[in-house]
Amino acid sequence: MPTLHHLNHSRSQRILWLFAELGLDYDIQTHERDPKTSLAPDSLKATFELGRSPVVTLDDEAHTPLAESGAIVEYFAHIHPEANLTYQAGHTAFSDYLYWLHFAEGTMMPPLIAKLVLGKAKAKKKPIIIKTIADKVIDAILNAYYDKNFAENVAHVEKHLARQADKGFEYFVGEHLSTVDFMMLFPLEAMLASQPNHVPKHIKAYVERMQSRTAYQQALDTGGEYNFGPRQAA
Ligand SMILES: N[C@@H](CCC(=O)N[C@@H](CS)C(=O)NCC(=O)O)C(=O)O
Repeated sequence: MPTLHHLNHSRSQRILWLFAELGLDYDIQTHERDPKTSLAPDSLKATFELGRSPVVTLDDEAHTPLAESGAIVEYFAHIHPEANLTYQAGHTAFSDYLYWLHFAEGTMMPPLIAKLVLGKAKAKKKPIIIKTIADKVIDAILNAYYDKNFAENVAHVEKHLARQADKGFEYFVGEHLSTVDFMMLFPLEAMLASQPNHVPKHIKAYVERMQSRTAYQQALDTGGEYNFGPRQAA
């Protein structure tokens, strides 16, 4: 049986949702972020040397650690073809499928993480004179690159989801649930959780649709604390 190493408030929520959709039997080992640094605990490094989540150990003799959420969703989609979570060469959605699958971690996540990390650096307590200078530098970095980059990504996603809506399709690509939905929901729901009034309408509707799925709700029950979802702590 596979074991999911789950970290609170993290991308491993993607895998909990995937496993719930597949109705898979699996073990779960939960790791708690350090409340001060938000980093993963050392216990994760015992399983995977980079100490990041998600990681799945497979039921082979070597208990191979499989990391990268994209690789994990592809792996399970391939070994469960009956769930129909991919598009194959020859399907009209194939190129869209590959593009958005890689876009999630390759293009959407980097500026989101940079904004999150720089925002935390700004909020950190420091002597006033240092704060004034540090905040100016952080704002300059955000203005020069990450804010613009992130806004362009959001507009690009919104345009795509508007096209999907025009075709009457409720999923991120094509006409059925696919690995892309697991990958793209995470950054989009993180955005909705942190700035609910600034999310364009097709993205908002898509996130709410995915979050209302029974399997998604089951995954929330299983995973516990998850600040990027619809049930944030007060
Ligand atoms: N590209 C990787 C990113 C993995 C990653 O950075 N995970 C974060 C959680 S969302 C993590 O483990 N952070 C804790 C740390 O870096 O200490 C993936 O998609 O799985």
